[in-house]
Amino acid sequence: MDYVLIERDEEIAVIRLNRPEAKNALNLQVIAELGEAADIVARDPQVKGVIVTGGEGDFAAGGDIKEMATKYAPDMLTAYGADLSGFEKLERIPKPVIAAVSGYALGGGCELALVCDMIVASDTAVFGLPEITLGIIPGAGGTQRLPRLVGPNRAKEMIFTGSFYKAEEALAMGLVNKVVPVEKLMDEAKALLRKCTRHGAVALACAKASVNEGMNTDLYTGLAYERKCFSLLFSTEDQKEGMTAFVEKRKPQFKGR
Ligand code: DAK
Repeated sequence: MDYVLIERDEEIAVIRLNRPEAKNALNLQVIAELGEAADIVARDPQVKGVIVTGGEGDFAAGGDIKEMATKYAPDMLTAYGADLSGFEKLERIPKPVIAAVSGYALGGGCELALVCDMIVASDTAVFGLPEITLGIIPGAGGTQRLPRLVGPNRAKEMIFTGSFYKAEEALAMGLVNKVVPVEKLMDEAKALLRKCTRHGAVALACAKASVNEGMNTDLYTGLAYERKCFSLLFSTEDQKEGMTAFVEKRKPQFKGR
């Protein structure tokens, strides 16, 4: 892959955007490579959690405007429509995924952060959906995932005005989980991820699927899905180990099965 690197730190895989000359703008190739990276880390049993980042520079300044400028509706409905699956593949990784964001997370960059389960931002991070200033609207989930996360009124303010928001403002509106000094970004993201990955992998996968399914359906369909996941977990060794460890007053040793 040219623009996306996969690094490993023990059980954590770091998917790193690497197109700094264009502020990590997401052209079709980058989006496809993100999908490839998602497939790789999803299938690797050694990987328990994932971080998506642009490092300490910029996260991503959006879809590649230079690539899109001359396109017409049929192009967007075909090539671009197909490649949105790169984002969806990331969202469906059955493991906790954290976006570690510094610098600009604009347009498609902000939408990329939104497909992750949590967002840790550095104090240099700037979020925004400036598509309206280009005569378009967010097209990679911004009008759908953002209102589900922060509520429709805050989402509409962001989308209608095209304004930029500093990390602390993003924290106040519930877009990000925490703000940390830029030099601590990766350490803090990894620390939060490890608080998750120390638990059983099957329970984590079920928890993620249950929350995500529930966000996309009505309450009672979501509750039924949750009940199935909850019951299914009683067929795992991890459930027996977790409850036995509690009774025996010791720490559980989860095996992810
Ligand atoms: N696309 C292409 N190149 C970009 C870019 C972008 N989004 N953002 C920055 N660059 C390039 C600049 O053109 C410049 O390249 P050179 O001129 O040096 O060749 C280089 O990165 C450095 O940028 P600047 O010189 O502009 O740096 P500044 O610090 O002055 O400003 C900035 C940084 C981030 C504020 C500014 O570059 C900016 O406003 N960028 C555009 C932000 C934006 O409008 N983003 C939304 C784009 S629309 C979809 C997939 C994706 C999308 C939709 C659908 N499907 C798969 C269906 C996404 C759409 C969008 O995000």
